[in-house]
Amino acid sequence: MIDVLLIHPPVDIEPKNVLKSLISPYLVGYGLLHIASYLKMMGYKVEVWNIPVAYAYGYNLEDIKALIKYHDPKLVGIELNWLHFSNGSMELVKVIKKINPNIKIILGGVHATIFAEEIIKNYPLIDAIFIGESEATILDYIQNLEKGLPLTEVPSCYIRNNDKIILNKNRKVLPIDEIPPYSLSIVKPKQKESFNIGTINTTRGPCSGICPYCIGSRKNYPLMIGSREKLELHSPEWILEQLELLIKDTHNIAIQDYIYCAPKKHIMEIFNFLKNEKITGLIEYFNIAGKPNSFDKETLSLMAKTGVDNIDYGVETGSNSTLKILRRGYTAQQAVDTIDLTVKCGILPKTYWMVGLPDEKDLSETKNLIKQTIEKGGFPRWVTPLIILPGTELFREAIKYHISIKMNTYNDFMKFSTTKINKNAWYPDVITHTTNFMEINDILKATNDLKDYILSFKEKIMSIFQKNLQQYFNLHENVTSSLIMLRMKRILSTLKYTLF
Ligand code: B12
Ligand code: SF4
Repeated sequence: MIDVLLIHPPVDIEPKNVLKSLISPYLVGYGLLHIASYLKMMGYKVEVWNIPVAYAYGYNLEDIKALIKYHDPKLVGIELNWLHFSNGSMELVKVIKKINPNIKIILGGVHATIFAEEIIKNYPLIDAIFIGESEATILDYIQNLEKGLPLTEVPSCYIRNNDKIILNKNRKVLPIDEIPPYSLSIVKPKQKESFNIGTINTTRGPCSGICPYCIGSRKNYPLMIGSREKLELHSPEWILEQLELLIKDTHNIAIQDYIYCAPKKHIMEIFNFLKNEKITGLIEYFNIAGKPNSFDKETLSLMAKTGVDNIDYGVETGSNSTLKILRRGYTAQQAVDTIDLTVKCGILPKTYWMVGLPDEKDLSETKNLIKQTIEKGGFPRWVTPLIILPGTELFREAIKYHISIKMNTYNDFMKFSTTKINKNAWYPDVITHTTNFMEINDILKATNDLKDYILSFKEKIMSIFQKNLQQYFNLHENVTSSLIMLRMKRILSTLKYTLF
C-alpha cells in the first residue's frame, strides 16, 4: 500500500485514442513532480504514473485498474494542468471511485485552478480541488486526513464537505528554495531519453509583464492563481542541484518559465554560477524561453558559454500596433535586432507566432517580419491561434479589445480534449474567439496560410542555418551537426500539422 498516487492523466480513457490527441499528451508537468518530491521528503510513500506513456507502451485500462488496486492509495492526485486533459481526467475519476469509493481524489494544476468552482460543482466524485501552488497545501490535506482533523482547514482549496462545497481562501506556499528539486526517475513507466526533457523551474509567482492574454501577467495572476505576491527566483545553488538531478536521466535541458522577465542581475548571477561549475559540458540541448528584447549582448554571450544553444522567442506578430495593444514591450524592428544578436552570440533563435490577435486585419506585416527574421537566422518553430482563457484580461474586457468570446465554460474547453488530430489541421471547435476582422474560419485559414508561407522558405531557412553552424559549434561542442540538422528538419516537417 502507498500513501499517495499522483497521476498524469490520459486525454482519453481509451488507450487506442492516445495517438489521436490534438496536443501531445506525454509530458508530465514539473509542478506535479515537485509535489511528489516534497511529499517523499516529508516521509510519505508516493508513486507518480504517466498514463499516456503507459498506454503508448501497451498497457490497457485493465492494467491501470490493477495498478490502482495493487497500490490501494489513501489519496489520488490527478494533474489537470493543461486544457487537453480535461476529458480523460474526469473519466479516470469515475474509474478510481468504482474501484474503491473511499479513496480520496483531488485535482490541481493550472486548468483545474481556472475552472475549480465549476468542476467541483459538476463532478460530485471529486473530493477537493487545489488552487495554484500545492506542495504545502497537499501536505496539510494528508496530515489532516490521517489525524481526522477537518479538511476544510486546508488553505487554497475547494473541499467537498458532505453536501456542501467550501472554499478556504487562505494561502500557503513554501519559501521558494525549500521546494525540493525533482528527479525524472520518479515517473513510471520510465521514458526513453529522447522523449525526456528535463525542465527546470527557476521562478514562481507573477511575471512583471502585463500581456493581457497571459495568466502569468501581474494583472491576471493575482485574480487567476494568486499563490505569490511577486516573481520569486530560485537561488543559483538550487538551480544547480536541480540540473544535477536532471542530467542523471537526460542530456536535454530547458527553462520555460518567466526567467526572461527577471532582472538582468539575477539572470547573470545564475548563468555565471552554472558556467563556473562546468556541469553544462554534459548537456546536449539547452533551451530557454524568451521575449524579443529581453536579453542583451552580455547576457546572451554568457548563456551561450554556459551551454544554452537555442532560445524560443515569442515574437507573436509583425504588427507594431498589435504589439502595442498586447503590451509586449518591443517593436518589429527590435525583434529583428534580437534575432540578429542571438545568432551572433552563437545561439539558435526559434520564433513563435500567433494568429487571431486583437485588431489584426491581415498578416502582411507578420509575413514581412517572418521573412526578415529568417534572413537574420531565425528559425520559425510554431504558428498557433491565440487561446483566450477565462479570467484573463482579454476575456474580461473582450469588448474593449473588439473580441467576441466563443468558449466560456469547462465543458466548452473540453473540446481541446475530445477533438482528434486531423491531417488538414482544421479545428473550428477549438477556436476560442473571433475578432473585429477575423471569424473562426479566417483564423484557421490565416494560421495555415502563415505556415505555408514559412515553408515556402524551407531551403533558405536550412541554408542560412547551415551557414551559421560554425559559429554555433564553436560554443556547443556536444551538439553534432547530424543531430542538429535532424532536429531542425523535424521542426519544419511537423510545423504544418501541429496547431497548439
Ligand atoms: C513551463 C510551462 C510549460 C513547459 C512545461 C514543462 C513541464 N515539464 O512542466 C512546456 C514548455 C513543456 C509547456 C507546454 C505546454 N503548455 Co505550458 N506553461 C508553462 C508555464 C509558462 C510556467 C509553469 C510554471 O513554471 N509554473 C510554476 C510551477 C511550479 O507551477 P505549476 O506548474 O502550476 O504547478 C503547481 C500547481 O499548478 C499545482 N499542481 C500542478 N499539478 C498538480 C496536480 C495535483 C494533483 C495538485 C493537487 C496540484 C497540482 O501544484 C504545483 C506545484 O506548486 C505556464 C504558465 C503558468 N504561469 O503556469 C504555461 C501554461 C501552464 N502552459 C499552457 C499551455 C497551453 C501549454 C501547451 C498546451 C502549449 C502547446 N501549445 O503545446 C503545452 C502542453 C504540454 C503538454 N503536457 O503536452 C497554458 C495552460 C492553459 C490551460 N488552461 O491549459 C499555460 C497556463 C500558459 C498560458 N497560456 O497562459 N508549458
Ligand atoms: S512577458 Fe511573457 S510571461 Fe510576462 S506577461 Fe507577457 S507573455 Fe506573460
